Amino acid sequence: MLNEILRGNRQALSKAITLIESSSPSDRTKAHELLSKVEPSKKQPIRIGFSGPPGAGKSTLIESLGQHILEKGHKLAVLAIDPSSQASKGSLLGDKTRMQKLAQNSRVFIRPSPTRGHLGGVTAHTEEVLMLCAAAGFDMVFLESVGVGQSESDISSMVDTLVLVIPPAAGDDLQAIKRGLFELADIIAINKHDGELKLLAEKSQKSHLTALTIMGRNTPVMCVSALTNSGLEELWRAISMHKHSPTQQHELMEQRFWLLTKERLLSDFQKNPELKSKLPKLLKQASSRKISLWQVISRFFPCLIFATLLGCKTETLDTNTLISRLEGDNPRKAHAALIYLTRHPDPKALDAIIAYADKKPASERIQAILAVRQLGDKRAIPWLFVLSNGHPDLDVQKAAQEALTYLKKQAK
Ligand SMILES: Nc1nc2c(ncn2[C@@H]2O[C@H](COP(=O)(O)OP(=O)(O)O)[C@@H](O)[C@H]2O)c(=O)[nH]1
Ligand SMILES: [Mg+2]
Repeated sequence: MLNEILRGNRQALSKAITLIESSSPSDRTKAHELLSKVEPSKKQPIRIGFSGPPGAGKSTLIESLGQHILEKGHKLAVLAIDPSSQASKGSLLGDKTRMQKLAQNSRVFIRPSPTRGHLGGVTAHTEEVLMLCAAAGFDMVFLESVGVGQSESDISSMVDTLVLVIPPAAGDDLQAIKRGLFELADIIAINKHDGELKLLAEKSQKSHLTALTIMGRNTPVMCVSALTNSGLEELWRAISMHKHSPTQQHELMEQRFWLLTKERLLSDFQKNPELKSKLPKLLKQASSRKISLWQVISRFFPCLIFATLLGCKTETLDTNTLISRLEGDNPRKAHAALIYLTRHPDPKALDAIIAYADKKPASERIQAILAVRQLGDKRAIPWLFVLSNGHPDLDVQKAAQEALTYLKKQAK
């Protein structure tokens, strides 16, 4: 699949994105495998975000501006980000028809957003989708985001330049300022600068500029029309001129890093079989205040680290895997398995632990004794008895003796 994507096969890219956006655990695994093979592209695509209220003309502007820049020889990917499932229902089909000309161009890839809401935010997957677009050779990515709630601040960390698209509005109706959007926008485009709205757009531009000056900002505010294409070249120039300082660039990378981390950790975590099986009971205990949510988290967090140490995936971190590591020939993995079994005892592992402890140095043998003690299984008594009497190392004898006393007490 990756080879096809690298070759610029848009269908393969589409399929890969569907995989990435899927929430099924097996798809997540496949998606992670795919993503881990993607090399960082030599040339990162330029990412431009278009945010603003529904109906402002974002899709139409993308269609017009997209064609404008294709003439300059770019390869363009258009992604729609839609964090809320309700808001998108009406607009999706509309967007496809609004981008008809772009959609027909062989140098363009258009991907409407998934409609379902998603734990952790669609935005996290968008960062992954962008990796693939870069690999597929797109040097320009337009992201359309519906301007609701959290989405602007999320999108602002994902893009290099954020264009706020707003319709002309009367002077006292500076919605965007009220909502704090100006702080995030790099460029403000007042759209629909045509026909009857032309004057209103210009008035709107003035009042926005005044407001921005008062705020001490020099964000460019321009009038454009996606319908008549007026102002597009100026808008494009402003976009091309907008550059981040190295510090800002660094901050952007850091924010993107955390977005990816959030997604990756969350999905790894959710796949852990022990967590899946024990979480309902623990959450019940948490609601009756027997245990805090913090304690629940602390209990499962180590599974992420151990999966790495054991060289397995969180979803296959189960007793069978642990036994196979004990029986394997990698001493570090075997040791990690033993530690994990000490913390998460499972009687199924008893024989494997005893076999493993044989001929091991004293410290490892003591750890095995501890693991066996945690199991609380009477079947371990003969083994412990032999160790407690005959083992040459006194510490081993002592540990075995203690475990023996403990198990005998348990058995009563
Ligand atoms: N007059 C005028 N109408 C526009 C312009 N751009 C978009 N529209 C119209 O505004 C409506 C919403 O456009 P759309 O691109 O779907 O907005 P979005 O929700 O922000 O993506 C549509 O009916 C468009 O035809 C423009 O530059 N001038
Ligand atoms: Mg739209």
